[in-house]
Amino acid sequence: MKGEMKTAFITGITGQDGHHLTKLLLNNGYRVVGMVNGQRNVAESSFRKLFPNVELVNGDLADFSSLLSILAKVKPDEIYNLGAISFVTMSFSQPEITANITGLGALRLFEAVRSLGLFQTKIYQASSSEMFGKVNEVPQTETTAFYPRSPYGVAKVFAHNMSVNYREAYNIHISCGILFNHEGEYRGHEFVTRKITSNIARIKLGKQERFQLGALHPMRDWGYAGDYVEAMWLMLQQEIPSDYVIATGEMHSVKEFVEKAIEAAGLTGGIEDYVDLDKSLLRPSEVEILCGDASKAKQELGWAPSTSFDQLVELMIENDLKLNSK
Ligand code: GDR
Repeated sequence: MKGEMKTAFITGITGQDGHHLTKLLLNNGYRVVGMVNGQRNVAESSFRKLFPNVELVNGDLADFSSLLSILAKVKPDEIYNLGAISFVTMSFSQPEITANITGLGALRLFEAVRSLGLFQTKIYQASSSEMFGKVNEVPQTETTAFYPRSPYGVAKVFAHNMSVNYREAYNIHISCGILFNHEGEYRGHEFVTRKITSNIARIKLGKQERFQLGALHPMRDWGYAGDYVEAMWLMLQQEIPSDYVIATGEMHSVKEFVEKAIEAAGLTGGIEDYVDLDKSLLRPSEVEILCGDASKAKQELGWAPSTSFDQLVELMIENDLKLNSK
């Protein structure tokens, strides 16, 4: 990279996207500073081992004063706000915490940037396809109306609208990536793709026989997280901030994901041989289908996904077979 070393500040750095983005930024010669919330973050020690060159600082999206003092010291060129309560199911049982971290957390961050006068800093806000919820049209674009179906989705809409407002009111360079589901080897086990690949891998290895899922019919536009963090970075290299749908444009059901995982693991049975349906895993209100149109990102950022659905399932199965063989 030309010129001086850039500094990036990442919230939610120990999550899936934080892992991929940290790799990308370190490869691009950035100084990377990540925020962790001290005693409660179980992922911190493994992250430190993987990325010893990343500076981890203590702070919390729920604590404005911590954001202020971190940003005053770090003065980042780029901020990636990936921190959130990100599990939709959990947002139903803890709606206030979700609103506070996923929604108000973004506002606190923007307000800290504004009050410190860091107007050169570019900000990435992690918006979500969950904002489309009960979809108004298929596929969804940047102009599709929002209809969130969970406290998580509602909080993300708040943060998204706040991003647009801070951009327009204060001329702060905030771009929102409306990312559709993105998965991979760092995905948490509570999400359906990882739940499927880790359980199928264990079945293949003879460590268990069956597992439970809530439903097989919901459809998602699943991409690879490693591809999606490139889009985040590209957004902050633009002169003009904007909002971008990041998706593959292909939709598959949970059932198809399981079938593909069974095949990739080299198992011979059908779904019914391995999966039980458990109603207690259903959500009070469900998002049935999501499918994104990423034409704008392709046109303006030159971004396109490079990992197919089949490749995604295969890489996740391979990773879980390896991890479970140890
Ligand atoms: P999602 O991801 O809610 O789309 O949000 P998740 O993988 O949790 O669910 C996808 C779909 O699968 C259905 N499903 C199950 N889900 C889980 N977790 N466990 C099950 O047993 C199960 N059975 C069926 C779900 O009901 C749903 O329809 C993800 C998160 O990463 C968000 O943070 C992010 O914003 C969006 O993707 C884009």
